[in-house]
Amino acid sequence: VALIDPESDALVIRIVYDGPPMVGKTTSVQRLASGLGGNVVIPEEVNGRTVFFDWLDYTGGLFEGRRIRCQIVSVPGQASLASRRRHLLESADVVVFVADSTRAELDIAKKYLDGLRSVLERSGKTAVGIVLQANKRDHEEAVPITELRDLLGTADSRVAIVESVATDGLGVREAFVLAVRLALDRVRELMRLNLLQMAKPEIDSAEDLLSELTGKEHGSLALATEFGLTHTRLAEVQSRPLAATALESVLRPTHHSNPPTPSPPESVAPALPGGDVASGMIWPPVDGRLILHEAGLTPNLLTCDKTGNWFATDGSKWTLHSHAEARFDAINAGRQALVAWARMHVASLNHISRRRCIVLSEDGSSGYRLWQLHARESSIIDQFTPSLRISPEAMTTSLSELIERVFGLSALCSKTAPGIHITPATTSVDPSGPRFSGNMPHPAAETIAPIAQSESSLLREIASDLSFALPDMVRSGRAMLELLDAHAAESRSDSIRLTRRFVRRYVVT
Ligand SMILES: Nc1nc2c(ncn2[C@@H]2O[C@H](COP(=O)(O)OP(=O)(O)OP(=O)(O)O)[C@@H](O)[C@H]2O)c(=O)[nH]1
Ligand SMILES: [Mg+2]
Repeated sequence: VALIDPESDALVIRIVYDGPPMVGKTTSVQRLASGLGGNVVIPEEVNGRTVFFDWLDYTGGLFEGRRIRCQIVSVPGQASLASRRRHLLESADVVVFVADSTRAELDIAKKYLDGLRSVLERSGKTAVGIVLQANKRDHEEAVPITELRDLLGTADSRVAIVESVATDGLGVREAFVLAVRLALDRVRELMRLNLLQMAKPEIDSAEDLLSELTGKEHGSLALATEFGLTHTRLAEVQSRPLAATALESVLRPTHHSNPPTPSPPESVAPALPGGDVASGMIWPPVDGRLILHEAGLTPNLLTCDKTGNWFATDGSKWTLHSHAEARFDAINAGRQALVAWARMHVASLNHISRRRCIVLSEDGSSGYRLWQLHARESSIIDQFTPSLRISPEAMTTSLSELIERVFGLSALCSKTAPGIHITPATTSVDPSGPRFSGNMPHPAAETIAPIAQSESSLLREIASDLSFALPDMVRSGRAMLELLDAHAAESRSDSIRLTRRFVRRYVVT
């Protein structure tokens, strides 16, 4: 839907509340309305069940100097109303998927969520973010939040999870604020692609939407009549002007409390990128914010190495890193570096791990810092290790597979993103082939003529990453070499040649 209404010069975005029946969609929208100041319009309800949608119109905050108008719409959850649901989802700029997080309800939540994702995938190429509002956390059967992601099959992090108790209004606003940020990320991406339209919204009120939906159902209110309803006149939609409420806080980044210090920035741990980073400061546009949200960074883990690079890991799942030179006094310089870096990422998109983002954020010392955040992937070393306990044959096969992948990836990356340093530890496997899962080089490094990794330096990297396995390999070294010689006689494959070279140089010395 996102467009600019030339009449009011407002940016119009649509936030759709989706989810299975009876999970708390209407309750959430009503809670939001009482917080934001507005009335929810509910065209038809039967026994407290939504038949068409709930509609809340809210104007507030500014985006690039324009007022933002949010059309907040919730869909009917009942399966018999599936076509209305699909139609509303196709118009979303972001979806808040409300789920009942009790164990018994997770199967149906997963089914609806899968349905939602397939609708969004089909309906356009500009990403539409999903905020999963895990509702009914007050319930004693509520599943622990750590299990929820796995049970719902959202491990690939295209979904941000926010906990809520809609009946008490807890978490509802947080989910909404995150959703608005994701919608604005999408708007910025549409602007970049020149796809943001300047047009009067076809649907400007709950009444317009109702007549469109009923029009799709052959201009009749057949379904409503079936439910024994007559179409009642809608209450006036209240659209509150710019109030000092939620959207304000979306658009005004909170300033970090650290006072500016005169000492060199390296001596003070920089502030971490937070969820309030403005749109346009994260790449990729929508998914980047979802990743940042999932990682849920906490500041106490930050360390500086000897060369001034900052890094943190949250233990097992994520790596956060900032190059020493990635600090900028002025936002424009930082933004240019962000764009250059995003280009480097895009150029090697098929060869780098998928779950990663880059962010430019205030560093707490009146400057800006460029960060990269990526999921820790299991490396090809993890696949190689079990072969050590099997046989010299298994070891040989696994080793030559590992060598083939490292060399293959290095060749691919040298074309698209020179400067990437491939080692077994930074090579992961994905169904589509090996991918680089380490830290991307600083964007400025791109301009320096890259030195391709030579055959002998790659073999040395492999020996160093596999040093833990060398004693085992040495014990089977002779057998491995015989197998490789036999293979070499019948095949001219490069990986056999390289594996032989490796075994001769590092194993049987
Ligand atoms: N315990 C508990 N109950 C909740 C919570 N949120 C909503 N409910 C209850 O769940 C029931 C359904 O809520 P609704 O908001 O009508 O659900 P809905 O998703 O709009 O349902 P449909 O319109 O039929 O799709 C109501 O009885 C709510 O009071 C919550 O956080 N905790
Ligand atoms: Mg409802």
